[in-house]
Amino acid sequence: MAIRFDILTTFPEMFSELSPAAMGVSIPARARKAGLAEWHATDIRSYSKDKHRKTDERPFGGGPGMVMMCQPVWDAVMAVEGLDARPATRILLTPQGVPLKQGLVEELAKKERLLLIAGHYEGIDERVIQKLAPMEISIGDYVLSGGELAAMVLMDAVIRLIPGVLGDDESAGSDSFGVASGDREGRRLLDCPHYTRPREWEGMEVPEVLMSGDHGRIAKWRLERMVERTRERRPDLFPNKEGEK
Ligand code: 6GU
Repeated sequence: MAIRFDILTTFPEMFSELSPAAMGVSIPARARKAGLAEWHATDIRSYSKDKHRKTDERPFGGGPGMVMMCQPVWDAVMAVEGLDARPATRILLTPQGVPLKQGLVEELAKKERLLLIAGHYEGIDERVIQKLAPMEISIGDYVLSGGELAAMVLMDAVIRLIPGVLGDDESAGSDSFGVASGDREGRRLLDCPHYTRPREWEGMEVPEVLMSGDHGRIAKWRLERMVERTRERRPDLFPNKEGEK
């Protein structure tokens, strides 16, 4: 059965599968059309009991910005969870969350149903977070205006790991942060450089080994470039930094 995403947001139009936006193109759109993934965006605003359909209020204690209120968020989660019999893994997208890494993406790709809550404003009232007890996930150390783009990042990363989504020529195993196929230590490495035709461009040649047809040599060269790039650009990815010096 297709993995189901429910997104709770005050900007559901951002998730339209009809618009040529992030979720309407490329691999996510193809996965949806193939029946391998589905998503439904729900407007938190439609669960507001306020006469003006307000979802946010000024923070107690003062300060800038607005805080999303408990009631609309809680009611939206309860209603959306009831739309499908499968239990949903609740996820709140927030810069306060655990960093999204490929290992976590792999865990999430095993789930049948993910419920993504995209906060806005300064945040969400802490009490509804406490009561919902979602996983809290961040996509990096910078601040976005809302959790919607982060939710799409997470969805894209998860969808491409679902069996059958990628063709053989797009295998996820050869991506950056995938466990390198030729690496006996199972390290998560950056990808190697890639080349295609023409063989010479602007005076620059394709590395000779790639033209050799020697698959063993090519695999070895690629793994070496992956290790080299990772050491140069992301030494933090090596669990044992001493061993890599
Ligand atoms: Cl998940 N949300 C927001 N608003 N900002 C972020 C983020 C999430 N991850 C990094 N920055």
